[in-house]
Amino acid sequence: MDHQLQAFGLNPEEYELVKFGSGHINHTYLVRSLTGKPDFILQKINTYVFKTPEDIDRNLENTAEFLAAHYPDYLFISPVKTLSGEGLMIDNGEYWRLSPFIRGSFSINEASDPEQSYEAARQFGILTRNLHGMPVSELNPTIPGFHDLAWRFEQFKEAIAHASEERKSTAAELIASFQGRQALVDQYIQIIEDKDYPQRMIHHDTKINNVLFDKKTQKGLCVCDLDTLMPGKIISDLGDMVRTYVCEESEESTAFDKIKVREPYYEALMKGYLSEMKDLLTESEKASLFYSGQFMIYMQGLRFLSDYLNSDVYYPIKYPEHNLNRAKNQLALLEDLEERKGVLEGVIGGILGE
Ligand code: ADP
Ligand code: GN1
Ligand code: MG
Repeated sequence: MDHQLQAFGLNPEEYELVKFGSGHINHTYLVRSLTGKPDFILQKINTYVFKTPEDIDRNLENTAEFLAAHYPDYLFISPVKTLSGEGLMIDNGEYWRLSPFIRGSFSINEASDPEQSYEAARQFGILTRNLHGMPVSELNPTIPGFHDLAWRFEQFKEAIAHASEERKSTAAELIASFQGRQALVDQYIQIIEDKDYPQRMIHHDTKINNVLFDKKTQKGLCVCDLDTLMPGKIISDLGDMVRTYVCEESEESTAFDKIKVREPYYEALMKGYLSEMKDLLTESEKASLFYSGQFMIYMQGLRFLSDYLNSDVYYPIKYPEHNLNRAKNQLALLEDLEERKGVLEGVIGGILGE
């Protein structure tokens, strides 16, 4: 990838490229300096998912400008410009982006201590809090309808209509379970129609490996993976944290009987997020905090199941029923979360009342 490095003014002979991270969407490389200079992260943007990468670039540029003016000390990963001053390098229809590698940072794929859950959630809270008041009318969605649950449900129905008989019959029980929870879609529509429920700048992919931690202090440093930073609702960010921090098993696990909510992790993430966001929240937002977990787990399950029915066009798979199992995993998590509703709402009430 010499060509790409040169476009950003780097001499390819002074760097080695190492495949990096475990995301589903982009191709990520660590650009490691062989001469002791700073390292970088080079990414090829997935244009099947992001149809207009220019929108990502513009959103990040506007956001960086706002933060530089209002929170100059906030660590925000802005892309490096090419020699010709662009945020993206375009090569044969491929879009490449370079970012500074944050020195002394590391990321994790699973939370193994509630403290990590707290730290990560706090970082996403800081991001949205710092972006409070940013004018968002000029920003474009980088994936239209990304967390629109009503649209995802329509996509699910379409996937069922077009699926092969074989896949439909293998997934029959699961399809029925997801159809049976349509009330969650109605709850989402109420939120969208609620005038007391604001649009905010939301990260939209708050998995724990999108947080960088400080190697020295083990505290949260900043967030990365900013492609889906765009206006949205807080249930997206908070819900994806519930989805991915509270269970000992990841979304890849097929140990379905071990898919359980770890209450201390749930409490820690709520505390971390609300330590930054509590004072900004409207009453409608406060009333949706438990729902956020249901919303995101259900939507992710629908997306995995739809992809299975569509013969796996979106999420990379390692074996034929991979997406089916991911959807089963999400349903198990949703069921366990719902069983604990009373207790978890008590936890939220305690934090809001503190
Ligand atoms: P994907 O969209 O494929 O998930 P990410 O942007 O999340 O790609 O990058 C993958 C991983 O690379 C992250 O989980 C994080 O560990 C690491 N990473 C990304 N950007 C940086 C950065 N600027 N500095 C340090 N590590 C980074
Ligand atoms: C994708 O890029 P990555 O792996 O962080 C997906 C998320 C899903 C997640 C499920 C743009 O995120 O929405 O929640 O996989 N990102 C996109 O693991 O679709
Ligand atoms: Mg990522």
